[in-house]
Amino acid sequence: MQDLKKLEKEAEKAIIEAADEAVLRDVEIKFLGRKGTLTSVLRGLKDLSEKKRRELGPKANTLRVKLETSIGEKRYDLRKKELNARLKKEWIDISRPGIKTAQGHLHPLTASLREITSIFHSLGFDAVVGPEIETEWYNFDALNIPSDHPARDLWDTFWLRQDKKSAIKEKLLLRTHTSPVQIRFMGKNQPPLRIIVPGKVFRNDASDATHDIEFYQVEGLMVDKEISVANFKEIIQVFFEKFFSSGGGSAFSVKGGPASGRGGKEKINIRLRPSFFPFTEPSFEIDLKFPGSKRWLEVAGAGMVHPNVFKNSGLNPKHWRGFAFGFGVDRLCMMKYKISDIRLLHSSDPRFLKQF
Ligand code: FA5
Repeated sequence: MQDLKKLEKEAEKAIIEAADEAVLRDVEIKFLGRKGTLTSVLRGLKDLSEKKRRELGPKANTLRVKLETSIGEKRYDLRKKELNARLKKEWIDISRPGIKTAQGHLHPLTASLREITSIFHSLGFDAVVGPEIETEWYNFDALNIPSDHPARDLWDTFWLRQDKKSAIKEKLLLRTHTSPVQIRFMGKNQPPLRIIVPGKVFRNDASDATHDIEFYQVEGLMVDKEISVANFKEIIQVFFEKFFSSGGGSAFSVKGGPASGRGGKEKINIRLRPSFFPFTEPSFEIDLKFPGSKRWLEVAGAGMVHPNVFKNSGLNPKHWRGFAFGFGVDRLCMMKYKISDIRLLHSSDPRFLKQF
């Protein structure tokens, strides 16, 4: 009996002093394991006399339950302590600002081209492409600009040097506008049709803040039986409204457009100015002016498709009518992102690019 008391004291002390779960496990094995001290006592009961067994048996069993309970409670305490220590050590202040990861982003010109394409797509226009190296026929003649036409001077051209032995006999050039794709497309597709042509164009021009020698245009062409200038005006009105009211930090609406009068937005003015292009009649230029700006910026040429252009594409001008336009994408992008010099767009200067 005295041994049992001693064993109890010893075990309780060891349980209390166990500093971690591994030590506690050793204590458990020492007293309650298969060869543990208390287990041996319990096993030895059968060798005792009936009287002693009755006296010692319940006590030893009660002690086993007591020790099992103490070990269980101690284990729970140790786990709780360990968890609290971990929580303290691994605590994260989720309200702290995160570390910004360096992430690439679209060039403002790419973003503008994609947005223009998507807006026109929503208006039923499919995007098509054409070659950057063009023939004189598609870039000029088919567009009603024969070689003796003074309007050729409007487009200072990069002509390509050609090998005399080459099978290509036509004069080649870097296209000066996206309009040749009108002819290419109408030559192969029957109206009604609605297309846009995003692409790069080249001009042998002096560059300044609004002119570059390489820039992007988006051509537009809509041909059907009953098309008028009114259709064109509606389409570009919707286009400008959508383009300038989204992203880019701009908060503009278009004067006279569907959202005009909306609170808090500055209004952009659109002006259609009579102009001349050999491939449209009548022709206009589209200028935009921003609130606070004194200057109008020309962003597109446009007009009703000239009968000769239909003829040169194999379509009967008596049956079809259409409008066409050519936006200067770099200029639209400059207005949207408030960029003062077109040359920055092609500068690859990270200080400029990081701002978008
Ligand atoms: C043309 O290129 C005609 N093909 C547009 C057209 C298409 C008219 C269909 C009628 C029907 P223009 O040369 O004006 O037109 O150029 C169109 C637009 O391109 C200009 O309004 C301007 O926004 C832009 N642009 C012209 N030259 C430059 C340049 N050097 N740098 C940047 N943008 C330019």
